[in-house]
Amino acid sequence: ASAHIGVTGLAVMGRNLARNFARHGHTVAVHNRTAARTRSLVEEYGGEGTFVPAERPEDFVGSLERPRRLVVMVKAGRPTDAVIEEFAPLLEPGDMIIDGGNAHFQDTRRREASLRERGVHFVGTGISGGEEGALHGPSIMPGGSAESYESLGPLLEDISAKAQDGSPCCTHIGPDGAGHFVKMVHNGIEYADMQLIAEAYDLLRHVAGFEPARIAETFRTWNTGRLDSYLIEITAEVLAHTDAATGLPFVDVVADRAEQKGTGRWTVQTALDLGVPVSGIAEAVFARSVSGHADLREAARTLPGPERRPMSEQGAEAFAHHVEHALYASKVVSYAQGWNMVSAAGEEYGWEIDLGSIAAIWRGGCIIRAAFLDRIRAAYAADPGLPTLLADKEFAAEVGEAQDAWRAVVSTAVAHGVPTPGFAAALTYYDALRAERLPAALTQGQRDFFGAHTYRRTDREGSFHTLWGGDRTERPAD
Ligand code: NBP
Repeated sequence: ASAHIGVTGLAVMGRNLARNFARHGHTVAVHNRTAARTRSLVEEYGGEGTFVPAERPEDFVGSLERPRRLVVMVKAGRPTDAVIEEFAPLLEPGDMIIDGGNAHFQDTRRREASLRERGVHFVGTGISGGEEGALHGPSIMPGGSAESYESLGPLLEDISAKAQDGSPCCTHIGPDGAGHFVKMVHNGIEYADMQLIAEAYDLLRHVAGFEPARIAETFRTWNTGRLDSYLIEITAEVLAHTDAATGLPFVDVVADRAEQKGTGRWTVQTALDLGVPVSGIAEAVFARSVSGHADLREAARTLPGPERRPMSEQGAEAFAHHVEHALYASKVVSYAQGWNMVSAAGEEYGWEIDLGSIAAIWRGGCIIRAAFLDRIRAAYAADPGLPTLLADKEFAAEVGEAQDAWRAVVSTAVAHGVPTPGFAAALTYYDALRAERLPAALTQGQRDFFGAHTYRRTDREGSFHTLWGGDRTERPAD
């Protein structure tokens, strides 16, 4: 038994992770249900390091040093359960199964509990960064026991991306499903961020009247400032690209129906269960969904919209500047909502998640990597008990400064009939949080009227009910 770690499931992700371990000098046992994949990995990349291929599960497990570290990189869902059932009987107490697939965190909680009974550590691990990240350094979010991280952490930190200050983009997130939960929220935030960028593009195109190439330049400029991020960078690349077949801007020949694999939806479903508003993520999921409803869009195509008046060059420049503010402020809100969700889940499941460390490990290797994340890390470092990112002095000042432009952009979008669900939802959330009084008081009155659901008062403790159907006197409800 000589391998430091084993990887089973050698499709794109597993193969690249195995190569990453090998390139870092670790001896890697490799296995795949279909043995041809194992053979081709060793044939093509055997020179990159030391691989120990095995066709039979017993040989694969037998080649691992103890405690065994076995990474599972198969399709999420049933295949993961099938692989666990296949390997768990071959393992001993203290061994670790690391599930690097995109599992739902509730599945991870279930699997962890069941393997814990056998003394086997189940480490549900979020891995972000796709195929390239797996090979060159992903952001890694391991859950599971603290004990398993002691043995596993150094290997994972070794192959992870490194932030600009050199620290690894990998940390122990918390017990059982915490790692997969945080990965899910990462993906939700990614949806929100992409939607906001798409709205900014749409406004620059259809309100400011810029062509894609000019918008690409605008994004390049933004990428030198506070919006500096991987997503803004690739947006400029996509917008600058010309379709070879037609000579048209690439963005104009792509069908405008956004697809999704489901992690954004999971995030929103889970947020609903936790009672945490994540309107930025929800609007992003819905926006993709609306785009995909060809039938509804076709039926609505002739509905009237406002007349659009072209902007002057000067007006368009000023508007573009406002859009940058609106994008930034909306982004702060969306990230704040994502962090609120992690915080709420931490309390619900007793995970004790270090909120600043999440920002720290997303600074490299993942899709939402950005200079901005270092500021979030710093905000939580300055005040670990921060109730929301919007309460951080610096973020609050920036968003406050952006608000006039933000409001102007949202109202201009409405006037021009350009949909901006992300910008508008973020601004609405901001206004709701800062409101002195919300109309929720009226909602409570209505609920008490039709359903005797009771209400609380601003001036006295306790619950009350008004006899709406009678003399309308008030009674204490309990
Ligand atoms: P896939 O998700 O396409 O899964 C293919 C692998 O699963 C193959 O090795 C296949 O073996 C194995 N497999 C299946 Br399917 N059913 C199995 C079973 N019943 N027993 C044993 N093995 C089985 O691979 P991927 O795209 O590399 O992704 C792997 C995991 O990583 C997934 O959970 C994915 O969600 C996650 N992930 C992917 C990305 C990405 O960018 N692709 C990023 C981050 C995370 P075979 O060769 O014998 O068919």
